[in-house]
Amino acid sequence: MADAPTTTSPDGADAPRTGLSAAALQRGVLDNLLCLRARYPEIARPHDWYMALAYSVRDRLLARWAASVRTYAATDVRVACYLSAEFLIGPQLGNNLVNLGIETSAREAMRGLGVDLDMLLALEEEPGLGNGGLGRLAACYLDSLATLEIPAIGYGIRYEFGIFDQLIRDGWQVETTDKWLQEGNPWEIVRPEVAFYVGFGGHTHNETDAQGRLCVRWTPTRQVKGVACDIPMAGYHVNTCNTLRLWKSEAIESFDLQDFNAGDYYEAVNEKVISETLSKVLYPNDEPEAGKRLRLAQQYFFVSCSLQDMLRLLDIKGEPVGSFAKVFNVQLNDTHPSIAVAELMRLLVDERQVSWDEAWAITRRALAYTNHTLLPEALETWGLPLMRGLLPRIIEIIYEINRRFLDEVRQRFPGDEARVARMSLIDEHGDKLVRMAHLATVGSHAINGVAELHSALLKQTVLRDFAELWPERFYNVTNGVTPRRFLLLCNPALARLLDDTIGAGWETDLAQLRKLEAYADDAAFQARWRDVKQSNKAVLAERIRGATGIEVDAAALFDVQVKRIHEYKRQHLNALLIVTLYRRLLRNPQLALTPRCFVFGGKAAPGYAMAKLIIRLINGIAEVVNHNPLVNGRLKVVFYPDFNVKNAHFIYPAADLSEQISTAGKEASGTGNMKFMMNGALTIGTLDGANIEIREEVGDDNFFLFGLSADEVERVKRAGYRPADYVKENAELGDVLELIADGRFSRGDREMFRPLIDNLTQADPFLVLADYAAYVARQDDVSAAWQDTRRWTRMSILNTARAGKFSSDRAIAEYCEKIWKIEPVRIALDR
Ligand code: 26Q
Repeated sequence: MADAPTTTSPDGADAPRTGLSAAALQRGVLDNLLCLRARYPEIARPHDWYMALAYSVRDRLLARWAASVRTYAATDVRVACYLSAEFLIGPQLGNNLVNLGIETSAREAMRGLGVDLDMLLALEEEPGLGNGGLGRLAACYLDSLATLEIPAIGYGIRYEFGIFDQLIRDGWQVETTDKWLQEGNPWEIVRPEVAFYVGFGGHTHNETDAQGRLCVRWTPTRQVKGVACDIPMAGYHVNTCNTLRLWKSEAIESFDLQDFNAGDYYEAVNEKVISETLSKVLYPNDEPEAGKRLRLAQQYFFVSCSLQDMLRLLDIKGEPVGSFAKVFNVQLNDTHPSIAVAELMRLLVDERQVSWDEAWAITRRALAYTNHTLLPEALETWGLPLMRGLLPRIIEIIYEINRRFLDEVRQRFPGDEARVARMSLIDEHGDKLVRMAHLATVGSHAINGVAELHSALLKQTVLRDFAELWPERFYNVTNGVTPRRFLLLCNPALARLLDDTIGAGWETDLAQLRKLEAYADDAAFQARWRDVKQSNKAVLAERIRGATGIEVDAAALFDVQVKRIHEYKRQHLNALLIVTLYRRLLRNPQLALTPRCFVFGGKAAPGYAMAKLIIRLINGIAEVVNHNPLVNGRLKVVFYPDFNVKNAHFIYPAADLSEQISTAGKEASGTGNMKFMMNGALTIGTLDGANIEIREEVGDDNFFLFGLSADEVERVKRAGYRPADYVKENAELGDVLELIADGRFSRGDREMFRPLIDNLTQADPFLVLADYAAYVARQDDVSAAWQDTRRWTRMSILNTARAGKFSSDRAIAEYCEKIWKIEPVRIALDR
């Protein structure tokens, strides 16, 4: 983690806009403070200093960015285009300092100006342009792409309002708008000249063009302009700096506001408002009905702009459209950008006069699709009338793709009309729906899941017929996370210990962490390891006090579950455990209970009542348990409000135990599980998603496994799940449910948690009660293991040592090799 050499800048270490020395940075900061903020040191507020430093760091990125783009334009490169409706990139300043290797000089430069760097880092508003795992994965992949020197562009939407901010009032989640752009965003470069038009509505008709060819013309009723907003994405200690290009929607002035009379004027202004609404807000997941039409418009908007941009870049490179798939690999992050299949066909056939067959070959060669969910309610479909009204030409193309595809199915499986109906891009049961996962699959040369189990289940369930038809197109790429942000940046004390022990190099070759195994039983090393964890826990304890007022003891076992709140993730199973331990203490106050601090964090979708009730339950339990003198501090429960990337930075490093307790078969991969492991937490978990691979790597002895397997879950469901049986068998469980139902955690209100209790005891698709006994028993093992400090420390060290597989560098290397066939390109900084 040593800083990079400070002499690689074009004009030497001291140039004010590019130099990497402390002196050069300091001059850059003073220049930018005056020239971009119109401030001088005596009147600069902390935020002015933040902006001045951010701009100075951006100046340094831009030298690398220009060299990268210039190289990509001039040479024969293949480019990965990562299309995602979400990029949850987190705070940028610290990460850019780390990747440029100038954290030390920045600290020194600011100290010289009387400003504390950590104070500035804490000021940054993070761009919350994602819901959770899928958006954060996209951000980790951009970091690895740049670090591995892979030519890449991330394409997405510049939401004016990202994911809502979460407040907790009376134990309930309250949403407030995220105003991340209020103070300006120093990292983005708006490019008014890189703009494309996207049509909506209207009709199509057939025409004969000048060459006598039959073609289709689409006349939309409305056009929206997409303007590129670029954020530079620098690799770690390399010159590569790629682009995250986010599209902002704008009204077309000339189109709307010319030749109006009084009546038309307001209509035209209204049109402008609608156009600017397109990139206004990120939709939360798990909200199936909210803003359906706008969400589809958002998807088409960003996909169309992105594909038009690729065609423009191809023109700039002087390559024919026929080379599209030779130059671009377009990865679809779930089905959210899957309309790309039809839009690329439209652009090639209608706008570039490519024949259907050639266009189809290009499209399929260029596109690949990653699936992130098997939950039926999360599989995207769009009603036919909605799509026909908004995108009339696109729906025609989807029908033509489907017609040709189903012909192929009929040839392979003659007479099997049931199969044809199952595989069709259109669901014809009841109201007709376009199945976006089918569209993405048919239009891609590679389809992958995000963990071994998930990829296997994908082929057995959601895409079974497709896997039978085209087995060679199916892959697994297990997710990964960037060790730069989630170890080096967020856990500097551990990073230093790693450097001291195994030397630098692990940051870009995480398998090197294996060298730690040799120290797992070394008493002196163990002591240092514990010191690091202890200091991280003290930091979290302080943050908890600041955010919630709750005092926690940093000596207790820190048991952490942070992730979106969802029934399948089963935060309520964790809550049942806490009530179980609480009840044991009440019955026997002398009980030798391992002191634990339970930390929860995560947002519930605003329309997801059960998830919000789970948050209320956790807070209700906290209120009672934290204040009961009989408990005497041995149990503490914390709901840390507004879990986001910034908070994650000090939560993962402080965890002793990571809760990964989803119903087996439901969590596609999980990535939080990997962040915890890297930072030395032990996992209690089910055989789900990447937990399985984590356990394989770390070994059964170092992982607390419990619960039904995915197969067993299915068997129980097929036989008819009867939650009451589990209550009958287990008196403790019955008592725990009774305590909750009785109003103990709702200030006597016996109605509040009734929906939750009814759900658990009557018709819970996530089998919470079926796994309760095994979970509680395994947690007793955890408590016992914690008592043996040397054993626990050994397990903690081995978790970090064996986390190498879960680097996003490994994942990106697999995408490059198996799916994209892309090689690294060295970027030289021109002098
Ligand atoms: C869909 C339609 C309308 C509005 C919103 C959405 C929507 C938005 C986001 C649906 C789903 C998401 C996000 C899904 C997600 O984060 N999935 C997670 O992806 C991770 C990365 O692969 C996995 O590790 C997790 O297991 C998976 O749950």
